[in-house]
Amino acid sequence: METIRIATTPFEGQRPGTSGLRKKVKVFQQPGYLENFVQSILDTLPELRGGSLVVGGDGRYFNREAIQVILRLAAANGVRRLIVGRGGLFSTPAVSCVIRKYKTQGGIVLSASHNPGGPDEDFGIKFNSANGGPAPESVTDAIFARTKTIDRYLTLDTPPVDLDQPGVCTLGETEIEIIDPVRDYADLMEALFDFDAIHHLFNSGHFQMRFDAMHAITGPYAIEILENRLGAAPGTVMNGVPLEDFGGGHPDPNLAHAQELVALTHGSDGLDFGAASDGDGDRNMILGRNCFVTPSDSLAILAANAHLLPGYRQGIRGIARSMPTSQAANRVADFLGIECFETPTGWKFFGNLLDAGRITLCGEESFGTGSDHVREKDGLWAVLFWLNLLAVRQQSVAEILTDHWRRFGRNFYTRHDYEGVDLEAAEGLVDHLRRLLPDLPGRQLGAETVSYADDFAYTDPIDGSVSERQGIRIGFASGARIVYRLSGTGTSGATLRVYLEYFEPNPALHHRDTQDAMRPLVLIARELAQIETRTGRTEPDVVT
Ligand code: VG1
Ligand code: CO
Repeated sequence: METIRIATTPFEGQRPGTSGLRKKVKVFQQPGYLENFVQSILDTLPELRGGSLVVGGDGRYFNREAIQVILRLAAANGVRRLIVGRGGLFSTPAVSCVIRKYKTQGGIVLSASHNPGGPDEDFGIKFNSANGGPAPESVTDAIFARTKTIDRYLTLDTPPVDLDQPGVCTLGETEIEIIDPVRDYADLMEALFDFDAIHHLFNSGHFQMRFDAMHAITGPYAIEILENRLGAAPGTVMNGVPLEDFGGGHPDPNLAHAQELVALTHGSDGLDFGAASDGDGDRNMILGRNCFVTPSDSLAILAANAHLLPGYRQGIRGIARSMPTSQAANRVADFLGIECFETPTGWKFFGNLLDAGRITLCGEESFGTGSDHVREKDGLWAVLFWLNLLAVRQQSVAEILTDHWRRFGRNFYTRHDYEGVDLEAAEGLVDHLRRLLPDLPGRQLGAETVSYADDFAYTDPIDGSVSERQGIRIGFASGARIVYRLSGTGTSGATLRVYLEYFEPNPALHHRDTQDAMRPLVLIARELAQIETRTGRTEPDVVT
């Protein structure tokens, strides 16, 4: 079949952010926009010629059209084999699983994760490497560099591939295999956890749970795993049908966006367990009756209990947390005598540590938790981990949480997001903080004394690569911290994230309300960064 060469010119701003290239759908719909980016991936990674590639997305608006474009470009550029999820669907962790299982040269994930979907909302594309993880910065930088010089892309003139028909077909010289997007992933979960124990818990007659798929990609995965394989009652999975616009909501599993589920856990007859995942299935929220587990605490609890679960019985080698994530995991690592790494925000920074066997578990405060079973954060994996733990310990979520605080102390934690802030104002605010840094150590702010203040830089311990300007970190003598950074996943204006943490060793004070407990620190953070004068905002838009 004849390869068609189309002349093109570069688009500005195709730099991948924290997790791939994210833009409004309308931006992606411009003729040549997606083609340029995909061709830049193919030009940057010569191993894809003659190699194989996994392709799928979270089912949001424009997913199917984008997949057809990618299949034609991949075929025209000599990719030998394409593995595509039926219906064009794959969760992010499932792509990671499939890349690793079938040893492909990489994968392309179509998603804007927790951002809303629809014709006026967001779309995204991300390249994952042969280890199954998000491409490291060296690769995303090279792809971006290529987008700035690109002058042609290669494609084929072919009718659309039927994405709903499982089996093998060909496109030009390329073999396309449409596979069940759920099976390989569900099999992996079954190998890691004690499904009998969880099955028993579900059938004990006194355990009520719901999983909220938020009309996003985890619906089919959760129905297969929780209801079909583990025997949870039909209806355990709510909002289980993936929709192109996620039913008009934010597919973001947190207290602000998963209110329907949160409400079900309240009261004396609230659910024993509630969990939710995001647009592309890599995030998780864990709830118990009248109880919310912060993602930072969740990572620490999983680390402290991993040896109780079949897949982690040998113990864990090390832990990594993203810099803004609370230091609760460090306390567990110290107790276990293992390393705890602090990496910049974004899952791509965990890949080298996982590949080198230095860590087993890793997590982010942004509802991301994962392990060395894949190279992405993994929402349903975290949910199954918790279910397995509940089955083994025969305790409630609240009991496990309180017990953890009693053993290790509590790292109170909250994140305040100021969304849609004027870009210049946000950058001005960060510059202002940067200028303050040298004079901060030793200064008294409210009741706290600054012990260090820096703009976080990370040297990868495996390949020595350096990532600078990863967020402003202010540490206090008490162990409290304030972190400021600008989001790298938004598509309009800037989002300022302020992360706050304070350590409380005294169990008598562990049950205070988080926002009350954090108030003094919140006030310090607002004043120091001049948030109100610089952004015009008196209160954050989202508090998690
Ligand atoms: C946010 C989170 C970050 C996460 C990223 C991708 O990035 O803070 O921890 O890795 O989203 O998550 P930012 O730059 O907006 O703070 V998601 O579930 O893509 O994929
Ligand atoms: Co996500």
